[in-house]
Amino acid sequence: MQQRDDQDKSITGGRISRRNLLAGAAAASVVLVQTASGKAFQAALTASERGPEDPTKVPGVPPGTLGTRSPFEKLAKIYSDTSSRTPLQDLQGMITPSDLHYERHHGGVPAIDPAKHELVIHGMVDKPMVFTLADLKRFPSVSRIAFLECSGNYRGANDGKIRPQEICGLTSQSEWTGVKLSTLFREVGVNPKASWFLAEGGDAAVMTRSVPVHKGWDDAIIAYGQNGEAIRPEQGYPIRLFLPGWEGNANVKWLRRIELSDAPFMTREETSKYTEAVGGGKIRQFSFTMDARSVITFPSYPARVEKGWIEIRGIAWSGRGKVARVEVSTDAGKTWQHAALQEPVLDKAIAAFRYLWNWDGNPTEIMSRTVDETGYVQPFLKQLMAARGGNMGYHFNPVTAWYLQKDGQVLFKAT
Ligand SMILES: Nc1nc2c(c(=O)[nH]1)N[C@H]1C(S)=C(S)[C@@H](COP(=O)(O)O)O[C@H]1N2
Ligand SMILES: [Mo]
Repeated sequence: MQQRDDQDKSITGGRISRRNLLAGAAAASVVLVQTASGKAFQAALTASERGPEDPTKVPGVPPGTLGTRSPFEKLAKIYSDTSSRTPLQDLQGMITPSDLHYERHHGGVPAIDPAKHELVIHGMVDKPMVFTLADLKRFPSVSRIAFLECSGNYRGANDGKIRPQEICGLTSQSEWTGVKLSTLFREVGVNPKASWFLAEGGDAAVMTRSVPVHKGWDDAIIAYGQNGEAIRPEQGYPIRLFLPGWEGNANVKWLRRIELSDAPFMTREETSKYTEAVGGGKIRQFSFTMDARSVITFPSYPARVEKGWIEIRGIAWSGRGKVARVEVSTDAGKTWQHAALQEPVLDKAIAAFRYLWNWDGNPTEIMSRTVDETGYVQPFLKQLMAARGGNMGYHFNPVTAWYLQKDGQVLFKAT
């Protein structure tokens, strides 16, 4: 089975273990961390991380300049040279902690001095302009919670030993703050005949994408904030283009130039890449919208569960609008029930879902599918493969199932 993950190479479990192992820990307690290969390794804690036997008998640690994550929480992305993946199975709620946001870089993360960074807007405009970060922050600002997803976000595994992080960990969600692109369009006086704009990044890849101008008038944001602080370098510091619901690649990071035009620019990333076979020998280009998707994050591999009550938990999202409902099947897709959605359910945002289920202990498959407000139903893998003429590739959003063995071991299963 051909699988594409934005051309990234194999991600090995060994690297994450090296990164997380704390050196020099004597007589340490251990925390099990699951690697990509499914093997658990033991990450040692130092004595001070482990804390005293009785925390009521000694004063605790005083406040400091930054908070910390509990050393018992071994949250980690898995990564290759070009991307890293969010540990979806270890998260709660709808916001991805910023340091766990997935990453995808075509030329690494550039070091940019925000005081020197400028955004140029030119081309089919009345008045070409250069904006500093300070200029951008003077305009009215907006914040919105929305997901970001790489269009190369699918993996499967024939042996079933794969976690949500590997299946679709190239999706994350933040609260993004910035200035609406429409505000800047009015400032420079975009020519009514302009139909596309080029977005260019200031990284070593000088990533460029053409975006229809209507997205700029609609809901595009020049974002400088992420989850309450400045955007992280990995996410495009000091500014990125944020296009709610549209494929990650077009959300150009380290944004330095926007050029208005009456035609797409046909850059490398929209011609040789980021196009997909749609069957019948046809290739689809400029497929911006991310289709509806969901994944059950609990129970999921490598969990082992007991029979009885299980709260099935997961996340659902759609680039077309709001998630209308999530359906869960606990009998391999024969019957479907509605899951409860955590409010608020936002436009083009990840929604958490829950479904309480009493497992009788017999082997079965559980799965979820999203139906969004446009009526779009998340497809099965077989349907997608048939529609795409047997090709996997970009915009691959199949229903994924978890197989519960008799012994409670949970394994990934393709649909
Ligand atoms: N300048 C620039 N922008 C970029 C990229 C890049 O390599 N350079 N990668 C793109 C891709 S393929 C994706 S999926 C998203 C990833 O954004 P993130 O790293 O903040 O998750 O950024 C997009 N914008
Ligand atoms: Mo991507």
